[in-house]
Amino acid sequence: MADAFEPTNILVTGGCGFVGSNFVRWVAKNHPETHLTVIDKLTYAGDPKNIGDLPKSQVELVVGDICEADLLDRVVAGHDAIVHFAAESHNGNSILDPDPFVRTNVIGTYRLLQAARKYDVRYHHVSTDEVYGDLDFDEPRRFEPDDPYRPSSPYSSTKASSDLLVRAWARTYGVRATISNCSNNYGPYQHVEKFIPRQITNILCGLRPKLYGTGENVRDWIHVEDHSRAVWDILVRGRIGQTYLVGANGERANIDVMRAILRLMGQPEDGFDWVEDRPGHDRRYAIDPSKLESELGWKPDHTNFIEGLRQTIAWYEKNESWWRPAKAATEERYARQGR
Ligand code: NAD
Ligand code: TDX
Repeated sequence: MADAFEPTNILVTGGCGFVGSNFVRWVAKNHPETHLTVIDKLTYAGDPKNIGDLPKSQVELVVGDICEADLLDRVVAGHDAIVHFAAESHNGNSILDPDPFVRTNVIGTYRLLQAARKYDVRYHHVSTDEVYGDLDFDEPRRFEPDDPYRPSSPYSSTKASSDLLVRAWARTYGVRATISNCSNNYGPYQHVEKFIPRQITNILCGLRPKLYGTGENVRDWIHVEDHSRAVWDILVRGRIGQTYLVGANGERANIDVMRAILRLMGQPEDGFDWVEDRPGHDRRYAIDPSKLESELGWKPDHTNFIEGLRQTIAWYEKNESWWRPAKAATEERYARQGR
């Protein structure tokens, strides 16, 4: 299938975080003709080392805040596409302090859209399935692109707000925008505050893994590399103004993921603590990716979740110097919440 749009110079926001840095690494490897400028504020979740080994001629880092209109004015001009990953991304943090979520996720997106509009730059917006709320455990339905928005948490409500801004800017101002809403990602470079890396690194530190509530909540897991390829496919071949859902048929209850991690790491399957549930905890997410598959021919490569988990565990075992500096402070924050 021929690419309809061939970006040569992409501005990637949040390219030092988990999903953004995996995308930058994926594009640098698979499309070496494409130049990437990363703009990242380097919050606690951003680490320049995540892209530090890539050729400087291909990947440039601008340290800065997407909420600053003057900075965007200087940086956006000259790029032919923006791929927007930058966000405050952790539900748990958003419950404690929603402030940076409203600022970065809503105001930051607004500033970027204004810049995309001013310089007529193709814009892809990376969002989450959480904007659709949650599903019942026994509901046969999965999320579809035109489902109503029903976000539950401060995080997901700010992501929903940002999606709505994109839809309005596309319709009213003709910004050439697409949106993707993806399910839970796993893979290398994910912060230790998130479920899978937290449990792996707890075991590596001799701490007991922690399971919220009853553990029956379902997440729909996708390897971050498959998400990266989906974002590229939508950027180059997606229809302007459209929303695509990204998921890999990876529904699993948290307790099953927990037991799989324990088993793969040679621990007893009951070697974890039950802890207090997250307030407002969404029950189940599930994505119907058929639009992405039928329109753009996308399919996940990582279809064996246990194998992907094994590789992810190996990555954290090998890269202790990457995660160790954040570990103690993250666990102290969780301990203060009884989680
Ligand atoms: P992350 O927290 O790992 O990374 C976020 C990055 O954004 C960091 O590098 C951080 O420094 C940067 N950032 C934060 N505020 C900024 C600001 N004001 N200006 C510039 N940079 C800023 O997040 P992630 O998990 O990589 O998520 C990236 C995007 O993907 C988010 O938009 C998120 O909603 C979306 N998403 C993530 C998942 C997932 O499972 N991780 C699933 C679906 C969608
Ligand atoms: O220690 C834990 N124990 C536990 O049981 C943690 C950290 C989480 N959980 C549960 C809560 C969720 O049901 O595991 C599940 C996954 O939790 P998170 O990793 O915090 O992810 P989630 O809240 O599902 O959101 C993630 O996927 C969608 C990302 O963080 C979001 O950025 C993305 O939009």
